[in-house]
Amino acid sequence: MSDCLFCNIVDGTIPAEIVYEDKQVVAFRDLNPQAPLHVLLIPKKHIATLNDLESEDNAVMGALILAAKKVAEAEGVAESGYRTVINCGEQAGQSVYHIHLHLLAGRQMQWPPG
Ligand code: DGP
Repeated sequence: MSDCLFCNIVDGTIPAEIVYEDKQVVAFRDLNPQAPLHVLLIPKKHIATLNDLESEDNAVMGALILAAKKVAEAEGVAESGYRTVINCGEQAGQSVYHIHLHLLAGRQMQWPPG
């Protein structure tokens, strides 16, 4: 989708610091990091929110989680721990309507989240 910020990162028209890419997934550093490590992982396919997932998206969402594991290992936080978050909709604080998984690490996380 040409008017989607994250689709534009996928196709390279908007620059981002990409840390991982495979056939289905791109991962890049968040512009406004909330932890020493803050990476966003997105499917290359445009899917607006978790509510828009279809059964055919099973594989790409699996790939997204596996990619998070690989990024955590590559960034050296797999053992110390990391948090993954997918915000869905307004009350969850979703601001970009292309599914993205936040991978946050490098500090002690709190629970419950704010
Ligand atoms: P969310 O609030 O869950 O929709 O998260 C959107 C995230 O996207 C937020 O942490 C900031 C990040 N972000 C917004 N615009 C850009 C951008 O142009 N580049 C990058 N790298 N990150 C962005």
